[in-house]
Amino acid sequence: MSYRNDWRHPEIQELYQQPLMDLLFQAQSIHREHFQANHIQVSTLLSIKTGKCPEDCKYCSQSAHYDSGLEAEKRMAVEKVINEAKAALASGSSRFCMGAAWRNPHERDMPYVLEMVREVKALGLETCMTLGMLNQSQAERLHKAGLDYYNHNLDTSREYYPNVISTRSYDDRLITLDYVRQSGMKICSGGIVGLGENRDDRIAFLMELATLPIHPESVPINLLVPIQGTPLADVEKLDVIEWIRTIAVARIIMPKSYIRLSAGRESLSDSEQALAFMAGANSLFSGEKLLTTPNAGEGKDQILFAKLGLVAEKPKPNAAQLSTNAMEMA
Ligand code: SAM
Ligand code: DTB
Ligand code: SF4
Repeated sequence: MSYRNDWRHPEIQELYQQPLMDLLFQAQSIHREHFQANHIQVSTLLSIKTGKCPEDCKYCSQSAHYDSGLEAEKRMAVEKVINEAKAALASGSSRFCMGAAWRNPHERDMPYVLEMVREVKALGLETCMTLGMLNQSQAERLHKAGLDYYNHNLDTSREYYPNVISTRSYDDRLITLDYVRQSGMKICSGGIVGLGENRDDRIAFLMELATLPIHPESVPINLLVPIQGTPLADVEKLDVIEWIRTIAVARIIMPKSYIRLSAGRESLSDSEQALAFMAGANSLFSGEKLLTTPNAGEGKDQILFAKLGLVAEKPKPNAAQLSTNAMEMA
């Protein structure tokens, strides 16, 4: 299937409701046209500023609007972040993603995040940040400092959004995504399933991503991790097969994007994750922790990769790293 950004709701609905084996076969066939079948991109996530977020996202442990029992932390020192990035590189990650619980970065935070980007990039890792909304100048400065990806999720459909978040609008999200794209950075944008939304919302959400002028290069599909104290703590669990269908449909309509298994992997069995890879997922977060919640640790993932014959993509050395290596060899 060729690259399209004119997807319509009924077409996506038809993809979703196919017999599961047909859907998986189609998704896996498309996957193999664009990617190495058994390669997985591995990222590591680090929270550089935790908790007390002014936004009211009803799923989030870090929102100051709810009492999730999470202990807030001040900005992490750059040196500590760099040590974490080195450990991520040593453990086989190719991308390092730094997240802050902000509505948006303040100007006083910019020197801090820019320095961090430069230093992580110099290690030879791909860099990613998720800091909330950006203005145009912030996006440009992050790009110039060497930020490869910016993560900013649409999370759900435009219609369902106000049930989940009231402190910002869907259009606010799209405006930041536009600044990120214009700056030259790559976009990482996806969402969460299992928020109590219905299939039509999941279709509308995927359609928003697949009808952007250029598809996001990375599409994280988070499965809600219920957090005690948040309004969505007791929402009914989404059926795993519906999560698999969502991944397969994302793969079919955004054939060149990396589809990432993000939050929620901890609650899934090896066979459920294997089905997700069959459906075309080819990226995940490694490590014991996501931002604030537990994740399948590296040990567990190494066993899973060995069982399934999956190979982690190697970090692509950047120009600075290549010249350092060349100097060392001379
Ligand atoms: N504050 C920034 C923002 O919201 O854009 C970045 C960090 S935020 C934690 C990144 C994403 O994590 C959210 O957009 C959401 O998709 C996901 N997320 C947060 N809490 C989650 C949870 N409890 N379960 C699943 N996904 C979650
Ligand atoms: C994304 O879509 N998922 C990651 C990353 N982007 C920043 C975050 C998942 C967070 C899960 C909940 C937590 O650990 O607090
Ligand atoms: Fe803040 Fe991001 Fe959590 Fe929303 S998802 S409360 S913006 S940290």
